[in-house]
Amino acid sequence: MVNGGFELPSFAPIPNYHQIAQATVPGWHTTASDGLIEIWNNGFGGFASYEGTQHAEINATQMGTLYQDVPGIPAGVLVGFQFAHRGRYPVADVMQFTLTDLGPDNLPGGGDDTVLYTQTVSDSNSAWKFYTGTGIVTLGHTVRFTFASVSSGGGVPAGGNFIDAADFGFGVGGGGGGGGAPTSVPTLSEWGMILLSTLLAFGAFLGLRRRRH
Ligand SMILES: [Ca+2]
Ligand SMILES: [Ca+2]
Repeated sequence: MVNGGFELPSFAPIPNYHQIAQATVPGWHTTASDGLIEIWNNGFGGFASYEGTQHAEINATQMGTLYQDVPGIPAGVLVGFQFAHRGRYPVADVMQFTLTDLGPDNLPGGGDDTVLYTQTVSDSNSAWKFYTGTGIVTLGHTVRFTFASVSSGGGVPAGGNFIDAADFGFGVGGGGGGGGAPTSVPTLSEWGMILLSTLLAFGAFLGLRRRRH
């Protein structure tokens, strides 16, 4: 993933907000009809960034979804994720995080998409909360990393759901985060895949030995 901390494009360190065209934000896309992504400077509105000097507000001018497509991850790899979420209001903002394998077409839809992991989080403005998960098995296609705004605690479509420090991939999310972050556990089918890949590797090893003797 690129620009998981929304540090790009880099704005002068003057507390403010910036609603900018998605094409100017490396890595990220939005479903918003106006194509705008909102980035806040550290300290604007009294909100410090979780990491670095900038973070994003998912609700820019409307309810929306920020997403990033991550190609090139082979099948059968154990991956993890991390992100920080914070509400803007005393009443919690709700956001649904999802990792989706887009299937052989490497595009959303087409009947071949598989949700690898999803979690709905709910946080007020009191503090950032850092979420991590590990043990997710990849299927070998482009993975879409999605933050979908579900509701705004302020009841304002143009406000809510701060996000920062997003990452995804091999070796991510294993260290755990602050505040007792929830951790995902592989599902039964995922355990089955892990077992299968182990058996296949063992079988290949036996085959190699047989050929040598
Ligand atoms: Ca940041
Ligand atoms: Ca697809």
